[in-house]
Amino acid sequence: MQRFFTIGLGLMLVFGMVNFSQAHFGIILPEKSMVMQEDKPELEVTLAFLHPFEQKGMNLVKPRRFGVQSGKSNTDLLNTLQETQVLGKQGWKGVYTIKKPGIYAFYFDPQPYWEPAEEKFIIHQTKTYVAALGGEEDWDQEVGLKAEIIPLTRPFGLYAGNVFRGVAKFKGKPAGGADVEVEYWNPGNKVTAPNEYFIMQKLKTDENGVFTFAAPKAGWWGFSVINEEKDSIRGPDGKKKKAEYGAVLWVQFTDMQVSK
Ligand SMILES: [Cu+2]
Repeated sequence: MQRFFTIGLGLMLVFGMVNFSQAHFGIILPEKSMVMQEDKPELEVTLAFLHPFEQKGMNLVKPRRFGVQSGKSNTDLLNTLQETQVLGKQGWKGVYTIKKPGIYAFYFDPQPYWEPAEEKFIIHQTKTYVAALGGEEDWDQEVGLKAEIIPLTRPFGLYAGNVFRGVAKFKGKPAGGADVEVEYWNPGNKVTAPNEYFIMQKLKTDENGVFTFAAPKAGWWGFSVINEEKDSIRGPDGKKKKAEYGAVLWVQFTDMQVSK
């Protein structure tokens, strides 16, 4: 009996990892979240699919859409994409030259990713905002993605410790009561989690789709609001499978600089 218990416990320890949701995350990282007069106008943007805190890469096949929206103009940047390696896996790099002041919403819509372990497709529609050359209007502009977070806090020029608020929408409507997964982009694995519970921070949207999060550390933080669509896309067996739509937004926080 004792032995079975031990074996059972051992198996639970091995398979129990499943309990800690291994969040895949779409990520879009510009070189800077704010481009100033003295900066070069060419901005490189990296696209990937990975586990941000643990720094585990996954392959991202070429997205269906990659673009930038600023005010009323939306520019297709798909043909600027160059394949690259991100954490040892397939990722993409695009370049955009900023010519005038404004807020630039960079976004991509990936090909649906089939996750056999969960019998579903994962589609993370991923976005970030770049402020340039003093432009500050329209920081809450909506791209019109099927799953999208619209900032209620200006999504740049944020200090570490600031609260960030956003409203999540799915198919144009507020996503109330949805799970929000938050992860820190942890380059070089410099931050260590005390245990697995800390890897992903979790909260829910309220009935209006609004969530609030205070970033405890400077760096890039990713917010992913999850919505599932049943019978969405045909799976490998030809039957319609559910799809997890993540409305993903990446926001940079910066330490206050104190002169000595
Ligand atoms: Cu993964």
